[in-house]
Amino acid sequence: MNRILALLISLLSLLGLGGAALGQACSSVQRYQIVHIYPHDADAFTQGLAYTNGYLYESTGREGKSSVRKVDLASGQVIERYDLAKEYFGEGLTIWGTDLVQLTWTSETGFVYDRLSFALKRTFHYTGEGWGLANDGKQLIMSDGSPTLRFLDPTSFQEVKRISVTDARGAKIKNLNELEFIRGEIYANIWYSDHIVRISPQTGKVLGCIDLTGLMGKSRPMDADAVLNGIAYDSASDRLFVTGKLWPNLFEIKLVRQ
Ligand SMILES: [Ca+2]
Repeated sequence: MNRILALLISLLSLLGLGGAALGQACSSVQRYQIVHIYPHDADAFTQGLAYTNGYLYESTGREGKSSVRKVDLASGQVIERYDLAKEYFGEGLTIWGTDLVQLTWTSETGFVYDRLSFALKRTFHYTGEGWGLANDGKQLIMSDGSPTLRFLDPTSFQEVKRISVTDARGAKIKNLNELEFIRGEIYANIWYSDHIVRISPQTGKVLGCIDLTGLMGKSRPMDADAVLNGIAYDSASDRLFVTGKLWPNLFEIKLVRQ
């Protein structure tokens, strides 16, 4: 049943930013080479992913199973873990100094944790849904499933500005999900696709697309929700990591021209 549902939704996605439409929607399409394959907790419903100093920081979703984790990159072992109250569905996560900032899906509530002790420091409010979260070093960048990205002050969490994300044809791109800020661009997973878009933070225009079709291969879980989601960047060593919800692996990849 789940597989049939996934197939139907995949076919529907071809009407949007998928398959044949990808070349029209993007001025350039990149594929990937796998540099390294790491283990990843196949029970982690990945909704947020970030990296610094040898560790991944991950937010997982689903009510009653949501958490924030510190994960050893090499082994995939969970070093620290904070479980959210069962009414919260964990979403985007970003590293802000010695803090971790996490969104929730529909609770309009965000959490700030001490990255070292994993203690909850404060909560904050925002309106609408929370999906992905990243930062550009000055502001937090938040997605909510729509074509809009909101920029938030990292202290007051007030909205500073917003951009509308459009493809090469000028069409708005919705379902922007997990985010990462990489070398001056915003990378965004497109929910329910194997594609990542590279977005200008100034104009919202899509600068290029990354096609990760086939990355998880035959080991991709049967669960219809087990889609590509999760981008982390090691700025010190220029390494790009991606994974998916419930995927048993996390990949370091190198981008190549199609
Ligand atoms: Ca990320």
